[in-house]
This record gives sequence, C-alpha cells and structure tokens, in this order.
Amino acid sequence: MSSKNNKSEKILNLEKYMVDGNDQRLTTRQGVRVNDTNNSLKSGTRGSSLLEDFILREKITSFDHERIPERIVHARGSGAHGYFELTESLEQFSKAGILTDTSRKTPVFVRFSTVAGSKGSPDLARDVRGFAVKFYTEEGTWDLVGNNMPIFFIQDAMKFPDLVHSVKPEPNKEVPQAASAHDTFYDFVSLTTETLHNHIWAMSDRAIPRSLRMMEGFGIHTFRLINKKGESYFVKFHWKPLLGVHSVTWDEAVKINGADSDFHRKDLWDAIEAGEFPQWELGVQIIPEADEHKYDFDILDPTKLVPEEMVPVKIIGKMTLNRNPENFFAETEQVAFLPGNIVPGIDFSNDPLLQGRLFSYRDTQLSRLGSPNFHQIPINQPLANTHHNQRDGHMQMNIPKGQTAYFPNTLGGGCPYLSKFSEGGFSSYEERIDANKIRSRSKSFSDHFSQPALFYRSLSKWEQAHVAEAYSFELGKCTHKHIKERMLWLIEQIDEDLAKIVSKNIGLTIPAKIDLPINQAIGADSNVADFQPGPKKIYLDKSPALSQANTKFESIATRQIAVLVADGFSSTDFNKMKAALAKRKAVIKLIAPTGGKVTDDDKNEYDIDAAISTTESVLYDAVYIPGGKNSVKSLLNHSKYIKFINEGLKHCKAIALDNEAEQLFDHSYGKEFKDDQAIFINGKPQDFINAIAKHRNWDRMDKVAHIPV
Ligand code: HDE
Repeated sequence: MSSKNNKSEKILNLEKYMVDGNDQRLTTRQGVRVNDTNNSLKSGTRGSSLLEDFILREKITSFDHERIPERIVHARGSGAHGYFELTESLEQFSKAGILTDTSRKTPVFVRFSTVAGSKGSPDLARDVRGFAVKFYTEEGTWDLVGNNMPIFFIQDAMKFPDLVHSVKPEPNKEVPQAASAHDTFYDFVSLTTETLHNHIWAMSDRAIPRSLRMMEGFGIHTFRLINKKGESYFVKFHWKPLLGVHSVTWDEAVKINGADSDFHRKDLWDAIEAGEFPQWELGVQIIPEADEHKYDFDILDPTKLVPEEMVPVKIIGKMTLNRNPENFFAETEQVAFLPGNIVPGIDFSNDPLLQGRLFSYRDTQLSRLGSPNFHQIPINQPLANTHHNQRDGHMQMNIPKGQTAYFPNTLGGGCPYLSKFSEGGFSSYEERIDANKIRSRSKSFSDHFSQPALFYRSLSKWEQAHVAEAYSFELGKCTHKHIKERMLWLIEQIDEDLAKIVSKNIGLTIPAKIDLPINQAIGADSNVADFQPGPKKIYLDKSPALSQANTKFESIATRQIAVLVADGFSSTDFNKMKAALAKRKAVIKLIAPTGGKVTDDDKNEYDIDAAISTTESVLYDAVYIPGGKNSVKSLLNHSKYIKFINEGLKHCKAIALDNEAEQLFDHSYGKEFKDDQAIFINGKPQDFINAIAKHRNWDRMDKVAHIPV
C-alpha cells in the first residue's frame, strides 16, 4: 500500500468519528428521539421539576462535565492539520522512514500555544510560543514538542515546577495573568542565571510574533539519529517559516490584546480557510558523535544553541498546514503530545531537561484526559497498526479479542510477536555509560552569559532597542528594589550598554556586585563557587541567523491592508490599488464610518469589513486611503481615522494615499513623514507592495517618539 493511500486513510479514519446533526432528528445520548428540549418535566406548568426527567438530567450532567483540566502550561493553544514531505533523505544518519522516504506524505497535527496564560488568556502576551508537531508516521507516532525559541530557561527538569510557579500568577493574589512582568518571576530569574539566555529571547521580538505562521520552531534538545548500522549522530531540529519571522511591537501587542484577544488564533484559521496554507521547512543540524566535546558549550545543555554559522542547518523537508480542526475540543484540546513518542531511527540524548520531560508528559496526559487509553481518542490514534497486551482502563474503545493478554504465550500462538532491529523493532541506542550515581550538574553547563551576549550582539539596532524597552517595562513592573538591582547587574554581564539604558529607564543604578549567591539552589552541599557562571566567552562575534533583520521579506500574501473609505471614494484609485494588492494575495479590508455598505464615486456598492468604531489600526499590516472629495471629507470628521493613521505611523507601517487623501495626512503626524521610505503619496502600488513585504520601516522608529498614541 503506498504512503499516499495511508494518508487518505488517516483522514478517512478521522472522518469516521465525525458526527453532525444535519438532516437528523435530535436524540438523547441513547438514541431516543426528543420532542421538547426547552422545558423540563414538571408537576404542573408552575410546579417543581421531576426527578424522573432523564432528558433533563442527561443534558445537565453532560454539561456539568464538559471541562477537563486545562494544561498546567501551554493551556492556550491553536491547532491545525497538515502534512510533511521529505525532500532529502537522511539515510546516512537515520533509519526512520519519515527521514528517509521522500515519496511519503506524512499527516501531521500541529498545536501552537503560549506558555504562561490560562486557556482564555490573550494571544499577544509576551511569552514563549509552543510549537508541537505530531507526525503520524507509518512506523508509529513521532512527536516533536518544541518552542519558537531554540533554548530553554533551565537545564534540569527538577527546576521546572519552580520556573513555572514563578511566572504563573502570584499565588496569594492570582495576578498577573499571562505576564512575566512581576516580582516572583524576576526573583527566580535573577537567582537562576541559567535562565538568562531564554530570558533575553523572551525580551526580544520573538516573544510577540505577528502571526503563528511567522515563527520559527525548534526541537531545542539535542536528539540522536540512529542509522541502519546502529550508528548514532547528534541532531537539532529547526522549523523555518516560508513567510519569514516577523513580530509586532510591544505597544501593538498590548493594544491587540484589547482589540482582538484571539488575534493569532483567527489569523491561523483565516489563512487556512482562504487556502493560504502556512509552510515551514524542516532543517537539521547534525553533529557526529566524535564532535560531542568540540564546542565551547555542552551540546547536552538545553540553554545553549548551536550557532548555524558553526553547524549549518540542512533543509530536508517541508510541512504544510492545510486543514482546520472540525472541533476545537476533540482535536486541539484533546491532542496529547509526548516527547517520549519517537520512532526507530530517532533516539534521546542525555539532556537532563529532555530526560525529565519523558516522564512528565505521559503523567500530565493521564491527569488531563483521565485514562491510559488516551491514545484511542481519534486525534491521538497512531496511523501505524497497534497490537499489544495492555488492557482495560477507563473508556476502552476497542474490543480486544482472544484469550491471552500476556507475553510470552503459546495460547495466543506467541502473538503479538517481537520485531528484530532489522525488521524495524525499536531498540535504544547502546550508549556506553560508566559513572557514579550523583545528584549534581556538569560544570560544562556553567557558562550562562556568553550566549545571551551572542544573541544580543547579533540583533539589529531596532531589535536591540526593543529588547532594552522590554527589560525596562518588565523590571519597571517589579516592586522590589533588590530584585531589580540583581537583574541590572546580570544584564550588565550580558551587555554593558544594554544595562545602562535599562538602569536609566527604571531609575536605579547598576550595583557593583550582588550580595546574594547566584545559583544558590545547586545543592546544599555544593560549593557555590564551583557553579558560578564563568566569564563571558566570545567564540563567535555574531550569528546573523539569530536576527529577524535577516529573515525572508518576500511575500505580502495574507497581509491585512486597512483601506479607509467613506461614500464617494475614488473608484479609479481603489481599483488600481486593489488589483495590485489582490494579485499578490494581500487581504483588503474596507473600513468605513458605519457598518453596512459603502459606495464609491461610480455608484458601486461594497460590503464593509468593519466600522471604524469596531476596529483598530494595530490589527492591520498597512494602510491605504484612496482619494475622493466626499469620502475624504467624511473621514476628516472622525478623529479615530486620524488616530488610525498616527498609530500606523508610530508602528512604522507602510501607508499609501492617493489624491485628496493627502489632506488626512496633513491633519495627522503624517505631514512630518512625507519623505519616509514606506509612505506613498500618489505613488506606485508596486512600491507600496515592496514596503509591505519589508514588514516595517524601522528607520522611522527613532522619529516617532513624540506621536501621542
Ligand atoms: Fe513542556 N509541558 N515541559 N516544554 N511543553 C507541557 O504537557 C514540561 C519544555 C512544551 O500543545 C505539559 O500536555 C516539563 C521544553 C509544549 O499540547 C507538561 C518540562 C519545551 C507543550 C509539560 C518542560 C516544552 C508543553 C503541559 C521540563 C520545548 C504544549 C500539558 C523538564 C522543547 C504541548 C501537556 C501541547 C506542555 C512539562 C519543558 C514545550 C506539564 C516537566 C524544554 C510545546 O507535561
């Protein structure tokens, strides 16, 4: 059977579970037809309800149990179906079918998430994003449960509850929601220097993506690949978005959370519905076993990345997300990722964070989904056939046949039987280990400043400015002086100029030394001096791959263009711009003074997408205003249009105006920016398009401080 058939079979498998009520009669859960679902059974129309009302009791009981425990982290998520296609075989390194068979189209389900907030928290929190991919491979399910940043906050699973407790709402007052800007988080971070690398990424634009479709993904840990000969190579996994890596500014993020707290979720959904399928390339960094100790950092340390300039990322395939879930709960909520789900040809490394995760996720799925049979939920079912001797438990959905549920047996003919390594049987890599049992950490994990410094050095000026603003905002929200001072000292170890800016912004001086022992929690009997983060090393001046300034700036497909119009707008201007934008697949949104319809100067009527009172500039990528005497006159009567333009300017967006629309600029701060590279007055649509593709004109950033929005 070809893999293509397997793929459609998988989709069919899910379809078999789909139910809808179209053309069907309402029934109870037992299939009894219902003739009234609006009134309970009572003793007389004004009497009390009767216990025998099984229809009422079934409906309410079911409702009472609708919620399951939300994920303790990554509670807020959005999912999509798609497929993965391998373009280059890794046969030399791995025997995994998904990494060697280029003729396959492997189904995937991906769930993106924020980490800290609860299920209903806003999408644009400053946070790491989860990027979890379930590959339904022919040899079993492989879950690559990663994030949109290539490193993690801590080095050992043992500290995960401390990290999460520090960032979650403070336990006494249960605030703040989905925010790291508070005392407990900075108390922990400033005492735990290993967090500084992931922390500076969280202060960067990576933590406020423009879209889930415009984020990179990383497996973070070093994994192993195992080839047919049983040889092993270390590997790091990367997802690279075809749309490039783009972010919003913090001012936009705060406002988007108010204007549309589902911004990312809707953006992903709408793009897929529109047939604009998001795509990522899968890349690998492969390190031979012999090179394990070759670097200035330990490749088992999850707070370190391997710079692409030192080990290039080899692109081996592409993932496309092309289908939205039918039901959020059944699919996105019930999907259960386990980093322990690997297939023959892939194996774990000894990264102590990964090792802890291998336990945690199964445990969490048991508590969330309530039964060891969670793999039988349709979204979690493997594509590969399963035969085993595990039995029973809550909600067993299969009817296992036969007398035997043990191994070895003769009564069942010895079935299900074992597979040799050469037949695809999983066998763990036989790593040689000769060590003492010890509760400690490798000293090779002790360098905590070099990579945050490398990251900061590699950023462009505008990215660095955003990082400084983020530190200043977050520390400005903390109330304890000693915590803020400790952070300032630590930031100084990363970059002195950065620390100076933050110190000025928060009004505190950088202490000459900090009095509390950092890494106090290594162990009561450890010599703290042994675990102090060593002096900063510079093994690479810059890693250009870390800067968003070096991402792709090609496409404007799915970019949202706000077109500000009122009755009488110029059809000539509009149609010319619309044709150019539509050709490049940008999404045009007509924003008019009121809801309903709007008419151009040629008497053509259009449905509007939003009334100005219901929308905000921060929800769009660029602004276009066609001419038209009457239209512009109406727009001038609404101060919100002026605010809309000023915000677009402030956020360094491309703006195009034609003919009379220039008057709007003269009533806004736009009049100061007529020479700006991303402002077009009676300009060519193509130039506007090029500016949108560049995402923002960050050169404007230093000149917009005085715009009061
Ligand atoms: Fe997770 N993490 N994690 N994590 N994580 C969970 O599992 C945990 C870590 C990540 O969309 C939980 O199903 C421990 C690193 C993602 O469903 C839980 C440690 C990375 C998701 C859990 C880590 C991640 C989770 C909560 C330290 C990036 C969402 C609900 C040892 C490589 C998956 C759940 C989804 C979810 C534990 C560290 C990514 C509690 C103990 C490092 C993307 O099991």
